[in-house]
Amino acid sequence: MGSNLVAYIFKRTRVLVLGLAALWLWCGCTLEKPQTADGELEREKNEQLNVQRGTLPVTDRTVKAIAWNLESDGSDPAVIAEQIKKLPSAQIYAFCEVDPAEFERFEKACGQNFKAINSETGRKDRLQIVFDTEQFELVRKMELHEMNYRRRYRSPLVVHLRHKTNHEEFLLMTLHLARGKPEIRQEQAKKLVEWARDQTLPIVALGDFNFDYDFHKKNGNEAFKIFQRDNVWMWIKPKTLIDTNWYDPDGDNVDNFKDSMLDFAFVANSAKRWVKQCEVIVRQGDFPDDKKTSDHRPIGVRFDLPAGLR
Ligand SMILES: [Ca+2]
Ligand SMILES: [Ca+2]
Ligand SMILES: [Ca+2]
Repeated sequence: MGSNLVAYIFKRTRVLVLGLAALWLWCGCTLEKPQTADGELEREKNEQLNVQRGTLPVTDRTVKAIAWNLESDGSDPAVIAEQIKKLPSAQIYAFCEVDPAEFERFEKACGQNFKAINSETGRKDRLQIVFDTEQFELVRKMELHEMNYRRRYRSPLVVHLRHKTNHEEFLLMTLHLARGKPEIRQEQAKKLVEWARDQTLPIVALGDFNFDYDFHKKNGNEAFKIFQRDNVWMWIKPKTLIDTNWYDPDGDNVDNFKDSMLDFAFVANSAKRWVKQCEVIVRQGDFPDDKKTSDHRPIGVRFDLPAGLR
């Protein structure tokens, strides 16, 4: 009787173990296999999830870029240059509100093998893109003067870069849209949508868009809404929203536009499918702003170029 019971239990246990093993195998295979016909799309989705979880490793296809409004008329260039040196490492820097007299100083602050492309419009509020020449080759550069009403504002600055090892080409744009006149900013947003629609290369655009994105209303100003049209551009929305601009004209040491964002990174065309993430860079004591520092926080963007497409 006892041995029969042991045999019975053994048999049942074996069935249970085999059943569990089969279930485990089925689940494992199901999880590992892409659920869509397009395995590449599934891989990208998984990578995006890893980015959100902060677990994606840096690869040789990873590009890091930093955009920062340097507040040309309200900061000390020597202090800013030192602060640039202490930023997290990046291969591309996109500055706005740069005094042309300081172009060289900021170029040098980015690193030894870096080259600057400087804009010609904007008087003392110029744009500057500085990139690592060991990683990128400059194919061409352009300023989009058609978006600069009577050249009174700042023409967006674009560089066409080619990665030296994987040969991927893309457009990197920086801009500083109009602040004072909403109608000018809205016209610029509209033209940027049309311009991006006509491009074939992947585009990364980063800078001071002056879109006044309100964290509580979850929306920006009219120019922000225009820029969203037809989903031509995709916002690389930071996981944590952090105010990017200190604005305190009444001097009460309280930011008059709290929980608002002016600085953004967007992608268009095939760059929308790249692994990408953006975060606002907070440094100790950066706000409140003073006469030596910038009233903007830098934003850091990470994107992974596709592997072996060309
Ligand atoms: Ca300042
Ligand atoms: Ca603010
Ligand atoms: Ca205030």
